[in-house]
Order: sequence, then structure tokens, then C-alpha cells
Amino acid sequence: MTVRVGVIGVGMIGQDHIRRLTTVLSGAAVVGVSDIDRARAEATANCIEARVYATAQDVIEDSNVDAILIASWGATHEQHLLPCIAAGKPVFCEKPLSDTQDSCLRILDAELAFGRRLIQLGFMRRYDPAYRALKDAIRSGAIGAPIFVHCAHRNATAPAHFTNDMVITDSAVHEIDIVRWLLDDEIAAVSVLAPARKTSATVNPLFVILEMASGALVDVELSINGVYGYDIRGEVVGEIGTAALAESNPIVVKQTGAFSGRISADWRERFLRAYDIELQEWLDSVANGTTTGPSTWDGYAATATAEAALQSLHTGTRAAIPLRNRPALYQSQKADPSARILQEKPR
Ligand code: ISE
Repeated sequence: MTVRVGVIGVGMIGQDHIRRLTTVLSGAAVVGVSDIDRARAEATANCIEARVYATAQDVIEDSNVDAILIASWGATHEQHLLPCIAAGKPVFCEKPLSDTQDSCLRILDAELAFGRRLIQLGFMRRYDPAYRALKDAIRSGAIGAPIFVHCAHRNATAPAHFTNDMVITDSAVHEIDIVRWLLDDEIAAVSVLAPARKTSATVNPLFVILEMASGALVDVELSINGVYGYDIRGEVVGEIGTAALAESNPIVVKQTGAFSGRISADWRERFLRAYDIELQEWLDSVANGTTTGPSTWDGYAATATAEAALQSLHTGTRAAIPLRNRPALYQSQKADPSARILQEKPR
């Protein structure tokens, strides 16, 4: 089956997903696009011979569109997701689910009322071969019960519009999601610290501490600007051993008494395969009439944690995260087939 996809939002990540759907993956046709910038939508549509729609609503309502990919600004997601749910159309939605907890809950309630999952959220790290191997190591029991997780999230440069709050909502949100998934646990509280020492970075580095419901502790260093490259690090310390992401470069060059390797320029390079696998699994699940992967619940939990982290950043106090009870529709990730160990899929 070819899934006919309509894309809402054709900025950087939207274009990257269209390239992937049209030239890398199998089983998809991008039949139409919309964007608040009509000229940008037309330029994109011309390259792939797709239709341009005047509004996102037109994409969603078209009976020639089987599934929707939302890659517009996070604050617009609710206004697109609610009509997708009303139309019963499967959606791949880039992170965040929405920019506020209240908005996430409205989306969650709409999907619950619909009665089955329709939304797969774009937390691509869950599809990264290294993160999947890390989860497998934890689940195997090889390192015992996790006690600490050490993470670092380092970006080479931050775009001009990047704010200190975005360090939490755009960047830390990935660690917020990945530790919930790795440990199959919820986050109970968060504290955010900013180093008193001044740096030359235009966006402040931050240090985030997450307290998991199980009692495990997570630290996340966020250095989003002015670092040597894009470097994502993660180490889980268990009761009897540790497991860590290895260096992500595929080769090591040794020469005149030194060794070196490549550091990714940005997330599109570092998580290239993860993005491919993520979207291929989405297409396959749409074709099978199911929805897997990061859910509306995961999006709500991530945004609720990010909101509490912002509160901690601005008040200097630890913030608790009172989540709703988890509805049965959003079963534990243990039972989610997308959490299975990697079968690399892109064809
Ligand atoms: C960016 O928006 C992303 O989503 C990247 O994955 C993340 O690593 C980066 O820090 C964000 O700015």
C-alpha cells in the first residue's frame, strides 16, 4: 500500500521529512503540502509534483490524503491535531505535542474520546540504534537496576532566535523523553541550575536534575551554543554495571601519535538513521491500521516536565510534576512493539 501523506509546515524539518518520504523510504507518496508561507509551500510542492493547499484544514479534510505529517511550529500543533483526530486520520507530529500542558491535555482528551491512538510523536531518539541498544542493555538486567543516568546535550551553534527557555523546551525535552523511555518510568520532580560562572555563550548553559518516580536520578548538561560540534552523551549507572552510548563516529583515524574521528555537525547528521527508521515505522503502522511509538501521553508528560523545568529555572526551586493517571490506552512502553530491539528498516 502507498500511504498518501499531506504535510503541514515545510520549514527545515518539514523539508527534511519530505526528502526522506520521497527519496529514502518506501510506501509513501507526498500528495500535498501547506504552509503559512504560501511561496515556500509552492516551491516545495513544485519539486515533488504535489498539490498546494490554502490551509492546513484543507489538507486534513481532503479524502485523497490518508495520513498527515505535522512539522509546523509547536504552538500551532493543537489547532492541527484536533481536526486530524476528528477526521480519524493518523498523524505523525513533530515534537512538542503542544507548547503547554493544558493544550496537551485537550489533545489527549480528544484522542481518548476517539477511542484509539492516532498520533505518533516525533521523539526520534527512540529509533536511534545506539539508544535502542542502551535500552536493551538495561532491560536485559546486565547492569542491574538503574540508579543514575548522566546525559550531555551539546550543540555547535544556536540559531539567532534561540532563547534560554528553548534550552528546556527545544533541547532538554529530548532527554526528558528518552530517560522516561529508557527507564520505563515517569519523572517526579525537576530542578534546573544555571552555572554562576559566566561564559561567552549567547544562550546560557544549564544543568538539569530529574528525579524519577522509581528513585533513580538523572543529570543533564545542556551546552547549546559555542561547543565543538553536536555531541549527545548518555550513560546509565546500574547497581552492578554501567552502559553508555559509544562515540557516534563510525571510524577512528590514527596518525602521528594521535587518533581522531568525526563529530556530527547537528542532529540531522547524528540522528539521520533514527529519523529514517522513525518515519518508516510510522508508514508501516499506518499501512497496517495501527499506531505505535511515542504517544500523546509521552508528549503530555514531556511538556508537563518542560513546564515544571521552566518554573524551576525562573524561581530557583525544585518543581514537582503531578501527572494525571495514565489511561489504559497509553499502556506502558514495555508492551509497545516500537520499543522492541532494532530491526533496521529503511529500504
Ligand atoms: C533542536 O530543535 C532539536 O530538536 C534537536 O534534536 C536538539 O538536539 C537541539 O538542541 C534542538 O535545538
